[in-house]
Amino acid sequence: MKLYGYWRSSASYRVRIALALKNIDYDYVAVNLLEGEQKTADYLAIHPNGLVPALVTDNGEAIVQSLAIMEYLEDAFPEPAILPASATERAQARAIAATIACEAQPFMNMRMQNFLREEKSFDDAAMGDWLNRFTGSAMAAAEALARKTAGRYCVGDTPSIADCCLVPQWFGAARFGVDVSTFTKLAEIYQRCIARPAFEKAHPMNQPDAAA
Ligand SMILES: N[C@@H](CCC(=O)N[C@@H](CS)C(=O)NCC(=O)O)C(=O)O
Repeated sequence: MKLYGYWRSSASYRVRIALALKNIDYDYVAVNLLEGEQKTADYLAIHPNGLVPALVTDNGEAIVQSLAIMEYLEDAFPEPAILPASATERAQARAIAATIACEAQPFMNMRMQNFLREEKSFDDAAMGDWLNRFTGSAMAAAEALARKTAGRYCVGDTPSIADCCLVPQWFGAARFGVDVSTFTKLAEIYQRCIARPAFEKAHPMNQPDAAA
């Protein structure tokens, strides 16, 4: 199986964590977003929206969207699980994952930031306001959800897709200056996650295409 990704992409990082938690071997294909490799015809044939990550199975089927990829991995390789056992907890884990992946991260996306800076004259201050308003409020919602559901991790005591989303989001928030100081539950879970080898293996700096 091949994972098309970019070292600093938070959506790619989510999938790398899921693969590492499940001990799945894969080939990593770096797509250099700064060089526009996500917009080549070859890559668009895999991911029509020109985003990373994309997973190509050993049968040659392309799967896109990090949440769908993680759900695929759970279905195809059930153990160890990255969704809790009960229906309620599964929904809670998916809800936190979706809050981060659908409502926090998109505002940080490169094409969004480029558009705002280049075509809407956003300066650093405007971009900071934008990110703190929209990414920050979605992260606040994730914090509120996790306060209800967390044990050692976002939902219960086992890492799930919610944690696969949280850790890259925390990394991205630090990179873009989103104020996370009040998200104490997420901070506690983040620290617990990054102490685990699977999360370390998936870290951007440990990828072959990481900038020196
Ligand atoms: N909803 C998508 C988001 C993917 C996404 O935003 N990818 C970013 C990197 S984190 C990307 O490829 N950006 C390239 C661009 O903006 O052109 C997913 O979860 O897979």
